[in-house]
Amino acid sequence: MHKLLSKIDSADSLSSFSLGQLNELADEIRDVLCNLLSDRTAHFASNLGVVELCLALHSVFDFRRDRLIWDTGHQIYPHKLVTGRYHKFKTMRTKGGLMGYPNPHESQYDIFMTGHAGSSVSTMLGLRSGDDLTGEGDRYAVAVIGDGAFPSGIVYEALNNAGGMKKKLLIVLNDNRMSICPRVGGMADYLDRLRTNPFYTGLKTEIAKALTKVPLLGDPTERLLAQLREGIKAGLHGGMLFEDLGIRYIGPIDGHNIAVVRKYLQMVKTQEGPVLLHVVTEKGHGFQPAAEDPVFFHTPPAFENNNGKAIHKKKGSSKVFTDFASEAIRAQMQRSDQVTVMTAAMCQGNKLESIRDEFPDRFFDTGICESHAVAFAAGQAKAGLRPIVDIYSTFMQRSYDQVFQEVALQNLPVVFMMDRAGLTGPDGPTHHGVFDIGYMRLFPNMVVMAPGDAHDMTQMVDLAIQHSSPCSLRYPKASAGELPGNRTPVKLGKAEVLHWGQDGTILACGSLVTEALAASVLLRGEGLDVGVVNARFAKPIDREIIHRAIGDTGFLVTVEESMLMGGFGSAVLEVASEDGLASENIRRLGIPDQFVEHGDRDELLADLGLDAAGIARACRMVAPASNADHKQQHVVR
Ligand SMILES: Cc1ncc(C[n+]2csc(CCOP(=O)(O)OP(=O)(O)O)c2C)c(N)n1
Repeated sequence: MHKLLSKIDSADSLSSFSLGQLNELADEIRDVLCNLLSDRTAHFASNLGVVELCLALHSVFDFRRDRLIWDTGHQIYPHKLVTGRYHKFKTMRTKGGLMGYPNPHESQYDIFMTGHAGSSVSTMLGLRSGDDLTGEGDRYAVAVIGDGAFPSGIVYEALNNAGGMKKKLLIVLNDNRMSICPRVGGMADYLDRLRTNPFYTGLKTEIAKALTKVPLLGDPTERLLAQLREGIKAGLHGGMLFEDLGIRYIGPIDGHNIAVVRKYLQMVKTQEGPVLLHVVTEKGHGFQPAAEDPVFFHTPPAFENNNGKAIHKKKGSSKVFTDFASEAIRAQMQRSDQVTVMTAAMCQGNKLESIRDEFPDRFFDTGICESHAVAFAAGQAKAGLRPIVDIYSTFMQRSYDQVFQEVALQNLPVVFMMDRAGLTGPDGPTHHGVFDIGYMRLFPNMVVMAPGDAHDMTQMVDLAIQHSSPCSLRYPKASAGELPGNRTPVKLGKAEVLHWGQDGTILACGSLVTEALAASVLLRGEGLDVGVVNARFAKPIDREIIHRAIGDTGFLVTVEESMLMGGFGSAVLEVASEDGLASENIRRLGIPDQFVEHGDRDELLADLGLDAAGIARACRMVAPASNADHKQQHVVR
């Protein structure tokens, strides 16, 4: 039991804590974070890094009424701990338990459910302006954003707007020099230069000289801020980019010193107009292994904290789809100098680190800038290259307009590798990649593929690189084996029959082919011979196999780890409708029109009837009248 944390029901009590108590609380929070990681994967280093900042914020503002958004939201654990969720903390990222991201259903302290980076400044500016218009303008508005999220294009749209609107708004830039991997790009260099500002490095004499030139008149807080600004201007290149945009820049300050952060927060509270407070923190602070290797400890597998040392638990070694995707990309890059690869700050998640090292000239990390990455790839394709854009399905949504205009409309040969397509498990609704079949197949020229296993992956990447139009591949966060039997080569628009059944057909898309095979085995044990077809393509779709399945077997069940609306099954129904096929014996399995919560992927699949048992159940239900006895038998189960 943690003495202080266990008694905090609401964050407003922090305003009465002494500095000593706040520091004690920081220790307790770090202890809770380490305990959580002893039995599950969770975001870790980012949370360790914001403990003091979080406590300072909650002790200066009252966020029952004031507004606070943690950008992205992966660093929200300390905030959850001091906003009444300590006693539920052990349920973090489990089904029915706390979400690993902000969740307004859990607490009034979480305003938006988020998980995608970069939108906090925009939404906070909207809240600010909304509060002003509704007569609630006394509420403070605070967005905390990491230096990894900061280069997102949307942030500049928001800064531009904020500078113009001159609304009272506090943007806390949490600068730990890291995205998941080390941050990249010109803004990273700019922030590095700001850190050499004497306020931070302690070279106070030049500043002191500059300060003496500022007249000692007016309100003391205003005067101090004016001095800070003048000091910066005189000094030494700091923050002028923001100042010129109309946003007051203050910092950098030490984000692990609660007293210092509190002092600055109190000060900026009195300011009108937008302010950017540059706070320097260390990712992984307070747990040495995480501070030393923040990339690994961003979301590490479970480990024991043995007196400050991380003792890792043994983990399974089966290969996942991402491994095969990365191997296929490497093979293409080895084969041709024209092949390039882009990631939007997910080098580690995409398992591209060794490719980055092997092909530094053809590997591009754009930072968390998915729309830019896609338009950038389009430029390269126009210049004659074969770019592969490796972005999680959920984050590809950020670049939807570029997929449309810069790629599909120009019919450029860009390859989209949509990793984590399907249910991503404990991350939950912000991260499930369940919309891509629908949004990709809408575009003329776009090929949409879903490998059933490692064999498909290699051949599909090859096909995509040879193809002269845009292609997309979707694959899940799951282990990938080899489907059984003699495999057929991947051919554009052709499905693969794994087993032809007399009684019915399961047409499974990508990640769920193995579940479909297991369902078929279950049904065979009950006397139903249901075939399994590996669909491979959602577009162009294999019309012939749909005709055969409906014409020659009793029923057709489509299976996809994706939204039903507009998805793979919908594409099958479109074929049935266009070609005048009977559709009464077609059933679609997938995700209904709802957001899916977080939880273990297998649990979620079972709940949605997308595991072997659920697929078999659906087949029994749709089996034709000749199997009526059989159907009856199983309905009552
Ligand atoms: C649009 C989008 N792309 C990618 C990600 C994946 N992602 C989650 S956290 C993160 C790094 C964020 O870095 P930063 O904002 O500096 O926070 P830190 O973890 O360093 O505290 C990334 C790339 C995301 N959440 N949203």
